[in-house]
Amino acid sequence: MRERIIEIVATHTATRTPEAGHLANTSVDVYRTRLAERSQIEPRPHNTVWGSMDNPGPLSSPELRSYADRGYHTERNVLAAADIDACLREVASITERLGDDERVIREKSSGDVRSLFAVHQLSEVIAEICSRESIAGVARQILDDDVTIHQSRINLKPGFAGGPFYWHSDFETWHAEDGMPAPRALSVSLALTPNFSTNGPLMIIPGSHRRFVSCVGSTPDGYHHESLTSYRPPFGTPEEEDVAVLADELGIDTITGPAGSALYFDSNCLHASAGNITPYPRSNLFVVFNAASNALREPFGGTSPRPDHLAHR
Ligand SMILES: O=C(O)CCC(=O)C(=O)O
Repeated sequence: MRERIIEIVATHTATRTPEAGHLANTSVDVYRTRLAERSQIEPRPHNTVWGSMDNPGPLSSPELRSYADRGYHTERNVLAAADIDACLREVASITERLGDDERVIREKSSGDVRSLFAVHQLSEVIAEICSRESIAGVARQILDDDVTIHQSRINLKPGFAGGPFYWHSDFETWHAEDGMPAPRALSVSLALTPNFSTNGPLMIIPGSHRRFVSCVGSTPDGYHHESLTSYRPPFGTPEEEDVAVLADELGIDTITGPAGSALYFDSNCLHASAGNITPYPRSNLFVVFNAASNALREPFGGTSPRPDHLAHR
């Protein structure tokens, strides 16, 4: 297995990328999942970078090519120290204000807060950060469209007690459970604490965004709460053999960097993170941008749509 620790620095890597053609408005579901007893790994027919590699915006053409190739891009100093302090104050105040609200997800074992959802709606400070050119502007450039926030959340991994997140593609879930038609969406993960190689940083299988790994099993209605509290949910996670095939072929990148760093990653990257038993907390703000032309429909997996705080319609 090829393992790389990616320290976020302002590197510019140029790589070649034959991109597939656009299939924006196809009526055939080319991402069939949760319907069969066997999984499949298939090529992704849609682009990663939409429009062209010369789309105007914060990223250079080589950075766009590299994003199309590997499925992610990193930058340092996207948030200033004052932004980070403000976000962490918002976490404390939202948690206190909301108590047992459904937007607060707690670790099953310890009761510690694992995730806070819809934070851009709960905090004007966070909404302003999400709207910046260095954040929403990058999404508009990559997706070549106006964007909406599909979901926002802060994932907290307190020292000694932060739980893991099992391997998954976000797009697989958003397609099956939220009715997102195509992977014309991306996440920006903003580090509110340092992400060390040891405190549960994100791991990505680079290039996995170019394959669609279907998941097994028809999903029960109302299942979403369990999927958020369980580190390895029984639905919407790929088979171990499929993760192993892709990790053997493509390797695993571990994304580390100081507080204030950003990781922009395609909605279909296979990613995961380990638990945090170091003394050092790891908290990241995730903002998911969806292209305006990729508006949600009925869920493709046959369940009822998830609540608005998980999938804004
Ligand atoms: O916070 C993390 O480390 C993983 C987050 C993630 O994969 C998710 O929330 O979908």
